[in-house]
Amino acid sequence: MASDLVLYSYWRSSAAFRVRIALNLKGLHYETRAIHLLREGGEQHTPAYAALNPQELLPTLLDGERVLTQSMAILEYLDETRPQPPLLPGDAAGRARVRALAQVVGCDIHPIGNLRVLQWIDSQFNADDEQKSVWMRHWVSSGLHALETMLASSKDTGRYCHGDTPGLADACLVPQVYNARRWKVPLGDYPTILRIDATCATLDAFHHAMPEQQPDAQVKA
Ligand SMILES: N[C@@H](CCC(=O)N[C@@H](CS)C(=O)NCC(=O)O)C(=O)O
Repeated sequence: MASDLVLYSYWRSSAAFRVRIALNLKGLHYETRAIHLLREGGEQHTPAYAALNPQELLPTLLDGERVLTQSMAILEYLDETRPQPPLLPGDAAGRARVRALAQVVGCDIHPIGNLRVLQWIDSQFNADDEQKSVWMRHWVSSGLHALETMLASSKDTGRYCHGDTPGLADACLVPQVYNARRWKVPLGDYPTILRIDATCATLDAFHHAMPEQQPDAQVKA
């Protein structure tokens, strides 16, 4: 079915995964257009896609004629244009807390483990898979350690990152935990994160956003 909302996505893109969760939480129908990040040097680098997203990164969301990039900006745009159910709390302090949790993932963990960073380390320093894993495990563990402390020490943490309803911080946390598992980051020291991740996994919005549920998933790849 044609939709006004079109998401350029790759099954394993954790930034696209965040947007899929938000769209699902809000019950919005959207069309997925798959961009393969590895095939033929990466379809994100084709002129057609670069014209939409000059950073040549996923995701991009079309809302009718409007072109939106940067997953965190997209999450906030969706929340402002389709306010129910909200992804952010009603109070300024709550919003600041949720954005801080989300930005630990979106600004400090994810960017240094991105595909283009790993490809560059490889091309410049001949890093092998084990060395790239050491890099990933270091930065993901250090970020998750901080997140665990922030979540475990706050009375504002509930069944989810903030209170008892899922929101923007959960939409960032769950893809990061998926990514950590992919890189075999030990997670035993993060019981609060694991509890929230497991709670989110029981919700259809998160389940249907999982990489393996996507139309372009290559489960054996
Ligand atoms: N800050 C950006 C990050 C986007 C990003 O890094 N996307 C990754 C996939 S998770 C990507 O497209 N990587 C392609 C590449 O590195 O060439 C956002 O949140 O949208």
